[in-house]
This record gives sequence, structure tokens and C-alpha cells, in this order.
Amino acid sequence: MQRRSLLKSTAVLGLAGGLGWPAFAAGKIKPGAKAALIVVDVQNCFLDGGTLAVKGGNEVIPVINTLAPAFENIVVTQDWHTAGHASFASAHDGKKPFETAKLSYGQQVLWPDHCVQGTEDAAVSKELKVPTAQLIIRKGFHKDMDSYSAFEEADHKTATGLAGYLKARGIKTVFVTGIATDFCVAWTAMDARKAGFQTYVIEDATRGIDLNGSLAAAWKQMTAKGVKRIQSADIATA
Ligand code: VGL
Ligand code: ZN
Repeated sequence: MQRRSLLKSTAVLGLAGGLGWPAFAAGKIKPGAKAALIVVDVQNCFLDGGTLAVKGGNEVIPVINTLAPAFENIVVTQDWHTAGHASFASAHDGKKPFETAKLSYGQQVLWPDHCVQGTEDAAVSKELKVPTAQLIIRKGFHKDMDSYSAFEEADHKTATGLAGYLKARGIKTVFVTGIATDFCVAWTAMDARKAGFQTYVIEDATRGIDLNGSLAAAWKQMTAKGVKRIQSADIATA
């Protein structure tokens, strides 16, 4: 039934196009009232000059700024660590950044000190233009636990409340953008699927860290979980 009505509406759209209507949504995804844009960690720490700068990170900003007006619902996330956080190599004797350590909830990649609460490094980039964003989710603020995902912390138990917020507002579909593709974007997208949302990652609106092949691995895992990989040009923007 759903498929048949989809076919029908496609035919109508095709006809409308032929009659000279604007190429409105032709082959493009038009996010409606039930869709939300999630902008992950576009913070100074992950941008040029930041404590954990991601190559090309700044390039996501104009892409997200162009997408934002097409969304009625926008959520921004912020990596928000305590000083001396367990995800920092500096908190573990003899460990260097990008090595791993076994913590209570499993293996943890150890990072340079980054995104410490209240610092300019942790601020959302001033270049990011998402004036209609209604919610900022801060994560990674428990000293002994990391949280790549905007939905749940690394123990896969402690919820941030984002799923409930989105569901209470009737959101069915999320579009994930930001930094880093292979960590916070991927974990957020996979948890969005787990929470029952239709989930897209807009690839050119993300950049990855790519630690030992982590970027390709993340895409493989995301795809296996039903996350759809699209480009910003696939979205109908004004
Ligand atoms: C992130 C590493 C450490 C991310 C956050 O935003 O992807 N990556 N903390
Ligand atoms: Zn972090």
C-alpha cells in the first residue's frame, strides 16, 4: 500500500515537472516537520587550531549552514568533558594520545585533552549558523565515562534523553552531520537507528579522524545497521 502510493506520488511529481512546475523536490529529499537535523560537535576543539583538530573539519560549516534553513528541527551537540576526563591520555600513567585503555565499560581510545567544559576550545564554532536550533545536548561530562553518541553514554545504558525528546516532538527521521564521522557522528547515527529513527548521514557535511582505518569501518557498521549515506545535494534546500 505504501509502495503503491509512493509510485503514484512519483508519477504525479513527474507530471508536474513536465507541466513546467519548479523542479521542486525532483529526486531530492524534502525534510518535513517530522525530520530533525543533528549537528554533532562543530566545536573549536575539532576545528583548525583546536586541541583535537580534525582534518578538513572547518569545511563542514558552510555545508551545514546551507542545509540548516531546510530543517524545522535542529539539535546541536557539544562534547563537554571535565578536566582530567577518563578519555584523556593525560589521565592515564604512561599512556599517549591515540593509544587505548580498558575502562569499566570497555576499550576506550585515549585522546589529547580536548573540549573541556566552559573553555573557548569547547565552544560551538561562531561560524556555524543554525539560529533555529532548539536544543543543545552536552555529552561526555561524567568524569569516568565517555559519550561519543548523542543518545547514550559509552556504557550503552545511560541515556542522554535525546531519543525521548525527539519522540515527544513527533520526529521520525534524523539527518546527522558534523564531526567526527567515525566517532561521534557514527555512534549517534547507529544509536538513532537503535532508537527506531530513520537515519541519514550527510557525508559531505561530516569529516572523520580516520584512526587505523576507523572511517571505512564506521561506514561499514553504519550501513549494516541501516543508516543511509547521502550527500548534501540530495536534500532539497531553498
Ligand atoms: C569525538 C573523539 C573524542 C567526536 C569526541 O566528536 O567525534 N572524537 N571526543
Ligand atoms: Zn571527546
